[in-house]
Amino acid sequence: MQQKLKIAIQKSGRLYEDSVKLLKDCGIDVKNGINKLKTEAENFPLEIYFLRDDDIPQYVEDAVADIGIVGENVLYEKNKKVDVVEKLGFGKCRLSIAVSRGEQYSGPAYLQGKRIATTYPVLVQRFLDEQGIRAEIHEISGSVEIAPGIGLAEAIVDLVSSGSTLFMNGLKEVETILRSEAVLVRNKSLDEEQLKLLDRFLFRIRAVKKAKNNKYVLMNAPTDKLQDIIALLPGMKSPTVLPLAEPGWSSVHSVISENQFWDIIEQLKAAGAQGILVVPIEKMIL
Ligand code: PRT
Ligand code: ZN
Repeated sequence: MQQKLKIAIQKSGRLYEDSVKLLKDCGIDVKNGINKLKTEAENFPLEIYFLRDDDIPQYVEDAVADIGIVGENVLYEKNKKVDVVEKLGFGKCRLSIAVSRGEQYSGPAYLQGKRIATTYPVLVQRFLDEQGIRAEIHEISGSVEIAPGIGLAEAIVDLVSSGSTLFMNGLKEVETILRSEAVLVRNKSLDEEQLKLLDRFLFRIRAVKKAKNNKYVLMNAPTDKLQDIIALLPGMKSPTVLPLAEPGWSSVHSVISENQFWDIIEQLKAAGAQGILVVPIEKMIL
């Protein structure tokens, strides 16, 4: 029987949809997992386990699952012996200290002798130790943001993305102790066969990630401006240049990364490019 790689993903919650979408973008079809503990991929030797995110590091350390998708916040709080293989670019958030909006926060020293409510006692303690601060950590399991309002703590440490939960509870974010995103983790002792499957899976993940970070760009360029325009384009090798039916004009095709995109488009226009089309890329294999 062909060996299968076992992956643990969140059963429901903030990472579920992006995790399933990543598999789908990698050409791996997952049958609907709602109310199921596990399912099999249709067209890749992968078995998918649906678990609570907090349990994923332990399951991967114990080789119940070979690999898993989990937030760095959970991974570093649980401190299990697994390897991070790849950052996945979704589930981004930060673990931050927040205090009542009216408070003057002068820096970590503010926390000396104070009470801090959090669901991340390990990461908070590590931060306090690094800063040489002694404070009282109150571990609570949810709704951390209400702790200052009910007199349980002077400060909280919680995940923040838009900041609206803090705002609605009269709090302000004053310090970030960890930036987090979803990562792919693996068990430390996979066998050769499992490593081969992981490599195939990773190859697809990287092609999907690369494609997401790049755009395919087509434009018309007057032939006498071609050299200037080509000089602006990064591309995978050099840009493709094709003659247009109209004499004196060429069509130029290239790939531009998302973070350079607007700068380069402005420069291309200034250099005489016209009719610029920008097209998403589905997969990118170098
Ligand atoms: O049931 P299970 O245990 O699997 O799920 P869970 O309820 O523990 O986790 P879930 O689904 O809420 O989050 C899963 C993961 O998503 C987290 O471990 C993070 O890695 C990531 N993530 C990204 C977030 C957020 N953004 C986030 N904003 N997790 C939680 N939040 C919460 C935060 O705790 C706070 O209550 O959202 C609120 C703040 O959001 P803003 O937008 O108001 O700032
Ligand atoms: Zn959880």
